Amino acid sequence: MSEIKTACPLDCYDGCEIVYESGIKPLKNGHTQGFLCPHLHHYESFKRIEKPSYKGEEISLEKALEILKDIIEQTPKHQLLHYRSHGNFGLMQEVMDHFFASNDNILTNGNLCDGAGEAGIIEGRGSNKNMPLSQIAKSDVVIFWGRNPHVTSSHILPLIKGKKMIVIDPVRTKIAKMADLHVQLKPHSDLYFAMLLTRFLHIEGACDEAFMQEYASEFEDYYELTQGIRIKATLDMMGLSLGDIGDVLELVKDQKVAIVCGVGVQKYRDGADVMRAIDAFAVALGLFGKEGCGVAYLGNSKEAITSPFHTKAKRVSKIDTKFDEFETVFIQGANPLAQMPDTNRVLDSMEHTQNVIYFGLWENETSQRADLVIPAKTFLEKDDIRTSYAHNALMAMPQQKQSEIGISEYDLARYLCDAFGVELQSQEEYLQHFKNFGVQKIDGSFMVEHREEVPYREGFDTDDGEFIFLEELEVMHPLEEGYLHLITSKSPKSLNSQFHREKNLHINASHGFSEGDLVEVSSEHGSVALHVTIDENLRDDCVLIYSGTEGVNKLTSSKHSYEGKNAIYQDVLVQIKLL
Ligand SMILES: Nc1nc2c(c(=O)[nH]1)N[C@H]1C(S)=C(S)[C@@H](COP(=O)(O)OP(=O)(O)OC[C@H]3O[C@@H](n4cnc5c(=O)[nH]c(N)nc54)[C@H](O)[C@@H]3O)O[C@H]1N2
Ligand SMILES: Nc1nc2c(c(=O)[nH]1)N[C@H]1C(S)=C(S)[C@@H](COP(=O)(O)OP(=O)(O)OC[C@H]3O[C@@H](n4cnc5c(=O)[nH]c(N)nc54)[C@H](O)[C@@H]3O)O[C@H]1N2
Ligand code: SF4
Ligand SMILES: [Mo]
Repeated sequence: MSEIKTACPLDCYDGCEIVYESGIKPLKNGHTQGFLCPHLHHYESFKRIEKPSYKGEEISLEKALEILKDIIEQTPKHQLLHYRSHGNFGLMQEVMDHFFASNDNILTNGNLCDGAGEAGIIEGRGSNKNMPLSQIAKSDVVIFWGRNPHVTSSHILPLIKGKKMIVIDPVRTKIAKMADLHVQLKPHSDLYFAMLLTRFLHIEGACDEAFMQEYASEFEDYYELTQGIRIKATLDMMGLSLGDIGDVLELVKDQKVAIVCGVGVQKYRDGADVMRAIDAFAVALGLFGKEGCGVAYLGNSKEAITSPFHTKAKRVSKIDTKFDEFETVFIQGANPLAQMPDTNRVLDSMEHTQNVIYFGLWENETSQRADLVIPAKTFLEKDDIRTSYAHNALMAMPQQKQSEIGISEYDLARYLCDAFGVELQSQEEYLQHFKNFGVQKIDGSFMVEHREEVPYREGFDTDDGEFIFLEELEVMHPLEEGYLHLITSKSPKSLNSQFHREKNLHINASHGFSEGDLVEVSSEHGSVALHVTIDENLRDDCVLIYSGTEGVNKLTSSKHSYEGKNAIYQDVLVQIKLL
């Protein structure tokens, strides 16, 4: 691999490649196409934590490492929790899991992000193999379903120029304004919408019968389930009409369709069922195993890669983590005090943790609560390698510059492994382990070997190769009087809580508030005071508070999704009053 190229480290679909020549520059060719988003453009101008600190006092890195070692030594092994998220998406980040797992400490499981949708996909198809960007480029029609590409995955945009476009989103996003059709449905009604689309596709005799005979022979039972939906009442609740269904079907029949889903559809307890119903619609259209067709979601970024790190450990959920059950919590690449659901609960339980250690780049709610703060090195200052959840590239991330600040994950793991007698190979060996999963293409780029360009060509990965449909359906309930749906999606200014964070809540003018009003938003979990931005792109029954806005997660629930052990940020109703 080239030694000058590296890749953006952020948790983002696009996994851009860059060159570092007097600053961060996008790679002109390949999936990066010569442009980056604002986060990376300004990456080096954000003020980072430069010095370690203990109980608020600046200390040297040597001292910080000594304190860390003492704390780990003094903490009973099962009283120490390693809580890691994806502030940096590099594969070497897991080297810290290796230390803590080998040291018999506790790690986490569960998912704050895409786990519910993934669970639904796996239930239906037997695996989560993604439709890569290169295939989306070959489609005729693209449906953006709970995905906001201008904000979260802008490198898809050049690929879809000239295609027919449908957007299914409760918010009139930029892509919705450009689309041939925008279905501005009520939040959390996608399950019913997908089922009604499937039902009418069948009624119109437009299903791909040959495909279903081979790979979805239980379709009749599923069709019966869709008949349990009361059409008029359900469409009324969604704020839609039969015309919306007809319009979608008109655009997709007999076309190569790419359904591009995001996490927006599955931030609910039944998020798995929603993705499975969307998949079922794709099955009825016969979209799997064919060029330019399929469902793109967040694929498994580690598909066809095995970990060289020891990661077998006792684990607790990262959604409703009881921090107070631990004497020491080591937080890496995460800002749980902003990004976990139910912030009041998180605060309360972290207050009772004796030692909170924060290993990260920026000051935030979690660094402020931490007893010991250890600055990390940025991706430019250490070696790593990464993959993406939207395409199949394997990208080396060699170090680009020296810095006196911070310590890399590998060097910290090295220090701890030496101190506690844990085996660790050289960094080069681990990087080589990952590189070995790559295969070089004619243009010089590396792809993960054994990932299929067009997955499911030979049927699904279930026992008999057939798609497994949903068998049960919960009835949809109308919104209770006086309540609004919370939409909490991604902001163009921040990457979750990194970079420029949003401050306001968004609501349309029908509620009688004015621009700049200070209001209190509350749910059964807590409340937060925010200023109003009037936003005519929202429905009357929604309030939008972006991810990363301070206090937004005081409103959210720490319950798990029914399947997939995922957070359910939007399964909450809120009320608003003027302060
Ligand atoms: N700029 C920026 N980019 C990011 C991130 C960021 O914070 N900022 N975060 C990164 C991460 S961690 C992730 S997981 C990805 C996620 O990126 P996306 O998958 O795009 O996720 P969201 O922005 O959460 O939601 C996408 C869309 O879903 C819509 N939506 C909300 N509720 C519903 C619903 O009930 N039904 C339907 N149909 N739509 C709904 C929202 O209005 C929004 O337009 O983005 C990554 N990229
Ligand atoms: N309300 C609401 N809450 C949400 C979401 C939402 O849409 N709405 N989205 C959820 C989703 S999809 C996700 S993925 C999570 C994200 O949750 P987190 O991963 O906790 O989110 P970030 O705010 O990106 O924090 C990442 C942290 O990583 C640190 N970091 C960055 N680079 C490095 C590095 O190289 N090394 C180390 N050690 N640290 C580093 C930074 O200091 C930063 O504080 O948030 C979830 N929470
Ligand atoms: S679009 Fe995503 S991968 Fe590309 S530079 Fe921005 S955050 Fe990084
Ligand atoms: Mo995420």
